[in-house]
Amino acid sequence: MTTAQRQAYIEQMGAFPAELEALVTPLTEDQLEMREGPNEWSVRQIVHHLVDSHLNAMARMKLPLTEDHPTIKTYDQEKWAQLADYKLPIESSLLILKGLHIHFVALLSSLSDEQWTRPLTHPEAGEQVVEDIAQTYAWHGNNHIEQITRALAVGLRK
Ligand code: NI
Repeated sequence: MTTAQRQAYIEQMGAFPAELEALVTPLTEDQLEMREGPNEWSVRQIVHHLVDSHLNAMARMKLPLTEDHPTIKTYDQEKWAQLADYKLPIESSLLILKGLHIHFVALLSSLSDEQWTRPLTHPEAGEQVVEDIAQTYAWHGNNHIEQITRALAVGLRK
């Protein structure tokens, strides 16, 4: 992976919280319950999922930076999305993401070439390095922004 690619992922991670906030802050309570299909998450669930996912991402970056070839932990995201905090207003999750992504940018901006390529094992995806985690979560945030946009266009309520 080139330095320019790594820099692009850092910039995407830095820009993500404000892009999400601009999209979801104007939404009504009714719009927060919209989803793009009967078995898809609501906009509210997606916002809260982004917190849980990106908190796990931070652990998935820090473990290989501080341990020798760790195996990272997966979790059942569908079951997490049914827990009580996914019914909360979205403001707390937007605040967490805002702070968390400041940490992502500081952390990723500090990495040496050796650190970018430190290895880890993902139980399902297999062998990865730190830069794969950065790539995955830069994509992940943007992917869910697109999903929210689709959910608002479809407008299905459960
Ligand atoms: Ni996701």
